[in-house]
Amino acid sequence: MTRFRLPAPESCERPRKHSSISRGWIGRLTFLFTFLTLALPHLAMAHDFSAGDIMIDHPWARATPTGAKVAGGYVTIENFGNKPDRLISATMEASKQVELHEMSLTDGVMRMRGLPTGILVPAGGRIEMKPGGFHIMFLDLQRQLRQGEKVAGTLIFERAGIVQIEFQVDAIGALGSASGGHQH
Ligand SMILES: [Cu+2]
Repeated sequence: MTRFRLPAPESCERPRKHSSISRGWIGRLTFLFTFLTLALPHLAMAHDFSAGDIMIDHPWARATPTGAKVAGGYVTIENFGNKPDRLISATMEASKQVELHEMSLTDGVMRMRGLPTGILVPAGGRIEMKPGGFHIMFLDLQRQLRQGEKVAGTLIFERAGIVQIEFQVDAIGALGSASGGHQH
């Protein structure tokens, strides 16, 4: 039986007002709001992170059973700038080794490959990681990831540099079927 459960990214999204900041007081309020979000990333209301032109939405990871050594992490990255950037690596507090991976369906077979040169985020573009596609692979987990907790980590970009984030740990089966093929 395949149970399908949405990862509920909506729960931590808020309307984005990133573009024009010069329309009178609305613009000023928007600017203030953006500033507060940058200055106070731990406000409970917001679970997104930004650095320069890069906005990172809802980083999350799958909970793991006891003793598991690997887990997947997912984020959505938006580049509001006019130059491409590249996610080159990531870290996570509970994992000694982290790699960027991609899963894709080739000839009916799910394959996973490492992305040693990282993931390009085009100017004005958006990369959405999800089970069955781009993901952050936590290898050599030092402890169990429990649903509901937040785990500190970083994303490292060629241009935007090191961005501190938190992965919100979601259910083991979040987004269902893709986890089954996740083997190394
Ligand atoms: Cu992987």
